[in-house]
Amino acid sequence: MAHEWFQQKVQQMLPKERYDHTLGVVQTAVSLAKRYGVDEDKAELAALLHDYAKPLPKEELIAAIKRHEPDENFSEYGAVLLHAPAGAYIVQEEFGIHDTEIFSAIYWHTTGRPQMSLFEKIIFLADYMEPGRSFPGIEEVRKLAEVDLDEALLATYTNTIQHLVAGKRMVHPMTVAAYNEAIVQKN
Ligand code: DGI
Ligand code: FE
Ligand code: FE
Ligand code: FE
Repeated sequence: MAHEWFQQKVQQMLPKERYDHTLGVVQTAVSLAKRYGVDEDKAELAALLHDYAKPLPKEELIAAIKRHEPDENFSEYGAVLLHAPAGAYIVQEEFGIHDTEIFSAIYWHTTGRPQMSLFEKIIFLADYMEPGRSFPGIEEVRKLAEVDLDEALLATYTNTIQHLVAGKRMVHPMTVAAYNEAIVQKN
């Protein structure tokens, strides 16, 4: 691991299970970065920090977003979404990491969004398919990610939306927009 100082910070912040998940995301993100010609060092750092805000209480996550966006509206769609945008800001504030690709990859890592950069796609997919995860359909996503990231993304959005709808949960509009974009591009 190139970023040992950050690794320690993350390990101090996260419970063991979440830290293990994070190491899985690092491994998967670096491997995808290699395959698709993306800056591996930067992919490692974004993956390492992607869930940094996850253990913080909801109020703190909302406060972090509101320091930068007066009209925080992620919480309307479920508290689990907040750690992603809040984490993007907290990593900026706490560590002074202002890289826009890292920021955006962390910000959108839960919902996804249309027009993601290659870097964002890699972090989003690494979070979904790291070796510790077991969702229905995940093997298909892992196979697709080796040959076509956009196909893997479409499968991920499809699985996630199906899972949310089956549980009568709201779907964030950016996830729907990303799914629609993926369908249009396929046809
Ligand atoms: O933080 P992680 O557990 O590693 O993963 P994550 O940040 O991708 O969060 C996954 C959770 O987020 C999972 O319970 C599904 C949920 N989720 C993903 N997209 C949406 C969503 N929840 C809502 N309410 N709406 C979404 O669009
Ligand atoms: Fe997350
Ligand atoms: Fe995810
Ligand atoms: Fe994660």
